[in-house]
Amino acid sequence: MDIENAISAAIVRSFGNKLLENLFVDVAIVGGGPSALVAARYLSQKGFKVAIFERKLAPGGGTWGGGMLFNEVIVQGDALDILDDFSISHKPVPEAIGYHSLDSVEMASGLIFGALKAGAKIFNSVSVEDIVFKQGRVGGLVINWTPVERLGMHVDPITVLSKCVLDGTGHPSEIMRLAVDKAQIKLDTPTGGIMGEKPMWVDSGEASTVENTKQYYPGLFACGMSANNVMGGYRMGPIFGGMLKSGKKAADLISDFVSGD
Ligand code: 48H
Repeated sequence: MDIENAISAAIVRSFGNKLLENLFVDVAIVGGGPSALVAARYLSQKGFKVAIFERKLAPGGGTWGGGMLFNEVIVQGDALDILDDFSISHKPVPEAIGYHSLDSVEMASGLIFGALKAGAKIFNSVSVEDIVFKQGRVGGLVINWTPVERLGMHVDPITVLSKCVLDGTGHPSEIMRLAVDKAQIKLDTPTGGIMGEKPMWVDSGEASTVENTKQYYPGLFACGMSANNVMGGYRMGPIFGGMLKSGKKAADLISDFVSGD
């Protein structure tokens, strides 16, 4: 076979196999931001089959841009074990004891690499446009190519089934929103709906991001800023310890859920 065709055949076959093998997974994760990537690594390490569907070409979510495009972020001392596990370097902040700064590009790329190396699969440029909702339970995702979404093309999606879904879509909580609006699900929040993110309060936002990481409906979990938005927590700016710890907590909760299924 000519190399021109061999290249094409290898790509089509490998991608086809990858997608086929991930049409049914233990955990379908929406969004490839920092909290989701951490969850994906720890779930994969526990032996679960995990796929991330990320709308953008590059996973990593809000990590890359640091604070106002200054490509550095801050992480608290109690989340350094997670950075160390991903082999991401950091250094102490002289002005604030217990806080560390790190290169946001190293963090984004390190988290992506760490999730993949643990066995998670990442489908980038894929947007989740709906959930599968059967017999009162969230059972998967409805996906389409991002260019199809962006161009507004009338192209039907395909589905991925899963034992549970993790909403890691960040500030808009897109999957929880779909669940409330389309499936008329009552979430495990004070109103049953999405409480809405509050303004900036770093310490409170960091703590509540971890607290709010939980199962909101059978088979439907949220992590990171999505969880914070659902429960009405404060935002925190370019500090990421809460996102990392949220991902780790999500992995523990989901592991218990899927194991007991
Ligand atoms: C496929 C989707 C869809 C969809 C969205 O926002 P993220 O970085 O996620 P988190 O919650 O892990 O991290 C939040 C952090 O980056 C942040 O914004 C902070 C700390 N803000 C503080 C502040 O005060 O502002 O990533 C979410 C990802 C993105 O890559 C989206 O493209 C993706 O999810 N996504 N992917 N289908 N429907 N919706």
